[in-house]
Amino acid sequence: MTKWEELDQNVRTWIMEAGKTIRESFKEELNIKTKSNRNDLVTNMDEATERYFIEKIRGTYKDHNILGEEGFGDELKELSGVTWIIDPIDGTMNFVHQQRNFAISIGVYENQVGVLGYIYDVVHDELYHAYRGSGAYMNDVKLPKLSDVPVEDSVIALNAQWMTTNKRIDPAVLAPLVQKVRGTRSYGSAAIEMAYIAAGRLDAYISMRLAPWDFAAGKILIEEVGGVVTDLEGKELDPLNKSSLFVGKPGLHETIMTDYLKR
Ligand code: 2AM
Ligand code: CA
Ligand code: CA
Ligand code: CA
Repeated sequence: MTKWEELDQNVRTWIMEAGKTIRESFKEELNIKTKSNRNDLVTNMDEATERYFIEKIRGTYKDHNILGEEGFGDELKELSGVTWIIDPIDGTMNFVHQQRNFAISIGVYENQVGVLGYIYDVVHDELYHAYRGSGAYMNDVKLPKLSDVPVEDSVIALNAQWMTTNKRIDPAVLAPLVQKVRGTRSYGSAAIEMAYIAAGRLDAYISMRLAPWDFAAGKILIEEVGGVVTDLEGKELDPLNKSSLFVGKPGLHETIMTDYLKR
């Protein structure tokens, strides 16, 4: 077994175990706190899940670095060596309000390059995973390469807040796109939205502000099926910093960029 095959087996075991613990937690009382504002939620399960992964990783891979949303990992100034980028529960608001449509998201990077990506939709028991150069899978089904789709036949994901007055984008930029596409969707979990792009269930996804743990795994998955991952200006994402995100099918990504976003 190569070092990556061994790591893959370990992380799958840990993800399945964590998923089971989260599902079992539904019958217990949640402890909910707020972070940057009253809608930015974190629960005891977000924290316990992040701590669980960190304990497993530190117990197995002493020289690996960990970047986790809830702050129990390392403080990293650069990506060197092997780094785990972890969002223990992506879609905490869905976890709290709906008990579905949230995911565990884990990206494993070597230096600046994403090697392994995992997005586990805990309630639907769907594990999306990718190994750089070997394609992407949903459970054990290989995902086909993505192909272009016309804007008018596309289904795109974006949060309705970006269509109201906000400090990140003029809604007038997005309005012509929203009018042209076949439909819009919003799932409330960036990781699930990126997994759906990789699986061809969505054609493009736009978000104005995400963190490395939101997109670390999804980027690897989408690139493995030929999708395009950039920020809203078309630039490469910085795996250590917050940014906007624009992902989509090849062709469609370029069309939306030139005809709508850069006009
Ligand atoms: P989270 O649930 O892990 O916080 C919601 O539209 C998506 O945006 C989720 O993937 C959520 O991740 C992410 N997100 C990023 N920053 C956020 C913030 N400040 N408040 C709420 N959700 C945020
Ligand atoms: Ca959060
Ligand atoms: Ca997140
Ligand atoms: Ca989270």
